[in-house]
Amino acid sequence: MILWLHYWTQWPNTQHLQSEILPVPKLKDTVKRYLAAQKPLLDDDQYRNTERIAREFEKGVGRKLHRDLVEFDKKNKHTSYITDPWFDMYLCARDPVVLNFNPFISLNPDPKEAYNSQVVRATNLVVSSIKFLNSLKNEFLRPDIYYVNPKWSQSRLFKNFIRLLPTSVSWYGAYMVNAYPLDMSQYKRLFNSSRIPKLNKDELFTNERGRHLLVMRNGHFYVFDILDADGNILHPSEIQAQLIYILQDADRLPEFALCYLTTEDRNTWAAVRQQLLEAGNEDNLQKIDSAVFCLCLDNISPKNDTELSHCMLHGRGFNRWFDKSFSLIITSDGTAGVNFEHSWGDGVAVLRFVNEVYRNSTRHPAIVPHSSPPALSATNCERLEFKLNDSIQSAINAARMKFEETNEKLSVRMFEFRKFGKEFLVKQKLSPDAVFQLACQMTAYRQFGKIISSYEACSTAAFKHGRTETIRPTSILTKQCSHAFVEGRSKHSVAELRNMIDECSKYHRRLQLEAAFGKGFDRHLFALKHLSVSRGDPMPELFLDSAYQKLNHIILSTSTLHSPAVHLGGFGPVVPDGFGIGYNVFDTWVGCNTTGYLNRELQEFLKCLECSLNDILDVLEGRPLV
Ligand code: BUJ
Repeated sequence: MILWLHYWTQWPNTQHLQSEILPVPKLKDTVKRYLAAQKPLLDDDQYRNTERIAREFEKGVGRKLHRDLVEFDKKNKHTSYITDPWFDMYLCARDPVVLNFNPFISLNPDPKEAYNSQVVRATNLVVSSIKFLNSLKNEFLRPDIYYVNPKWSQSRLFKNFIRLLPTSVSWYGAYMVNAYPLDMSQYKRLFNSSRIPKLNKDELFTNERGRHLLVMRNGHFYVFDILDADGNILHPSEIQAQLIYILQDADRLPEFALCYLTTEDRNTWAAVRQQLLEAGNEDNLQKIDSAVFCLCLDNISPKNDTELSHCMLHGRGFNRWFDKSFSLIITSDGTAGVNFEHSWGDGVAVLRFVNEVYRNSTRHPAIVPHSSPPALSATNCERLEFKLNDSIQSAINAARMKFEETNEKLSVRMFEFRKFGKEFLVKQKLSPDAVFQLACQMTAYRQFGKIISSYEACSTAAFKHGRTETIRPTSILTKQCSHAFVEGRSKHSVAELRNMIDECSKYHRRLQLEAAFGKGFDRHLFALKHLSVSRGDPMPELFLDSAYQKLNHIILSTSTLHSPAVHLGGFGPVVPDGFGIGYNVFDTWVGCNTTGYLNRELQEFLKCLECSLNDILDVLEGRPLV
């Protein structure tokens, strides 16, 4: 997810800067942007048809829908127009959350080797997480800021200027200087929260009074109070002792591991959850749902990044509660990562949390290695025992079989290109993100011989209750450039090819900025469709157009993030024939972590990606394509 983040060190509290509401774009602009995104994907006849449909929509049913959406938005100043439709998109989806929605972010190791043993790392990260929770509760968490021009915005002058403004106008002060405080409303669901499966539409549950941590080991559930009634955190050595107790106690797998149920499609899971409640498991489920978060102490040591990705993305199923807002996973060798449920919030909120806990746990670790925890009375820690009847047991078995079958098919592939990175591209006056996206476009064209639908996630957290907007990396410019690099290699001079790259970079940069400021077309059209469906109107032709469906069959689903705390990240493909591409353009290299169900095609894609990046390098260094 694209965004530049900085945390403020001098602002007094979380809500000092209140963001503006995400604006509803003008319908005329949305249609223009939609058609621009459609153009490279369609032949002339198809495009003419789609253009006609879009123009009719703009003048007819779309205009009415838009007017009603704007009206609705005006009456609901407390939130953004995308909030409800986007929650519905997630909560009504019936596919399993694992692989289809939950992404992961894994952390770098603690730089001090000895702090990476499983229990020490887990204890330190848990303590730092609870400190984060406490600073949130007490509104001490500094606002996140999105800078359009990071250099100026970080000057002392700017900081003082903003700090002195009263809360009511500080957003405008920041806005004047191109620095946008990010919406922090998602944080209320970071802790003590769970997604609850319900028939046709799930619910989000939060109970801020929960003071216990949920710990999973070998498929067993443990809870213990980590906060006292005044919000004081349990002494770190006691936390350490509880974790050691759990590791010893959960020495074998349960016959029926309940966790598999959270990997089921949502209606199946909703029905089994009802059975669980009826069988007398309500208290236990309450404890899971309201726990501050879920700590998974895994019993494996991934041998490489591919194994690590599998572990963080889906694991072996029995040691995760995928419905929890997030799970902190620590493997046997102390590697840490976060797997998060996506409906409540986005990458920006989770990344902030990851950054803070990484920094705090490495700079101010709560315990040191080889410290001996106090002798523990096991009574502080409760192991949850579930009543499982035959029907629930068979549901668990069925869930397990499906889960294993799906995971079996998922390939994860790492890719590294070491010949250039951000520094080189910036010197070339190019947007590193644009160059990576262009390389993907060329790659897809080289591999499939056609232009395919692509998606880059972009945060709109600069607005109150903003979520994400889609950047559509496929444009007429990237199409021309892909044709030139793949089929017309000898037809163009190096200067012409270079010029094409420049144009693609400029255009992509524009799309990025527009998306970050809520001026894309995807969310607007989505909200109009949502409104139409929720009123039971006949479906407007625009949404029935096969071109609209094709545009939303995302073959390349991409997202990027960068942070010194992050080692890796990833997510599954969003369609059976697509790829999930988590990437980053580092200072001196380009890396991505890709997933897909079509293993051979995924490998082929990465081979072609290497060719595309080599071609781009040749042209940037003035060499003709051979
Ligand atoms: O678009 C949205 O609304 C949300 C998206 C959905 N989707 C993932 C399908 C695009 N969600 C996000 O963008 C959150 C993703 C969080 C994980 C991002 C992973 C980035 C990996 C960077 C590091 C890769 C380094 C590889 C080195 C070999």
